[in-house]
Amino acid sequence: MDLKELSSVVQTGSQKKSKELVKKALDEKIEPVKILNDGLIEAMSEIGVKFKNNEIYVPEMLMAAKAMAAGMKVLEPILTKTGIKPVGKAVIGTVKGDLHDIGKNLVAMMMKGTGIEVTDLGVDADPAKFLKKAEEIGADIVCMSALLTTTMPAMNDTIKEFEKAGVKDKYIFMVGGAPLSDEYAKEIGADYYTPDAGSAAEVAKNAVLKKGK
Ligand code: B1M
Repeated sequence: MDLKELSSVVQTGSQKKSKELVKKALDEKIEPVKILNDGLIEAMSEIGVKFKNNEIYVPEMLMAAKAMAAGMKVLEPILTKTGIKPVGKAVIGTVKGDLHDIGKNLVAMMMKGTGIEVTDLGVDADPAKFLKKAEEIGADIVCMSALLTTTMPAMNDTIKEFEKAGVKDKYIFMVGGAPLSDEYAKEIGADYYTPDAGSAAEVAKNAVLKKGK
């Protein structure tokens, strides 16, 4: 099966066909990570370009996002399968003002796959919500996602919230999302920036294990 077919189906917004094609790809023994990258994520990159060029608008972008989520549901049990006992705890969320959750969900999924216990705060999570949940569950790492340049400062506000409460040093802070960079992460005092879900999971696991020593 050509994964371009899956990418096209996701772009048309068909949740049913997206699920069917992910199942078909799995039946054909295509690597789950390849299905994710070359089928589902590829679709969202193309959708992003079309939106930027005014070829499509928000409703079409939303439909495509839902079709991607439907396909991800089929892949999730495979990507999160792990026999490892929890290596640590993470709190993850999309920061205040931001409703993009596909990337954040992927990061959460991959982290679970490395044996990290993940508590997901969803989207539009304000600084107090991050602090409250991290303290409540005794998290090791706080993970923030932002897809808009206008919501990046909410990451800074969140770290400041932990600082104000006098507990910043108890946690590892990781940030990510398309507009982020290593420089920005350093500027706001985050410990790590990672560009994709795979590296986020790997870096989080190593950081949590190091912290536990
Ligand atoms: Co929006 N949107 N959107 N959108 N959207 C972008 C982000 C945009 C780049 C499109 C464009 O102009 N080309 C643009 C942002 C411009 C900017 O700020 N620079 C944009 C805009 C402008 C908007 C609105 C303002 C549009 C409007 O209303 N006029 C609006 C804002 C709403 C809000 O949040 N308040 C809006 C709305 C939406 C939808 C709701 C319709 C929908 C989101 C649905 C959903 O998420 N449930 C949507 C979508 C789908 C997109 C695009 C097309 C796709 C995003 C995506 O899911 N990518 C996007 C264009 C694009 O990114 N090419 C766009 C796939 C995903 C797997 O990648 O999220 O980057 P990504 O995640 C990656 C990495 O970044 C990283 O790992 C992931 C996987 O490898 N990563 C982390 C992410 N978080 C991480 C955290 C980590 C580590 C790594 O550690 C903690």
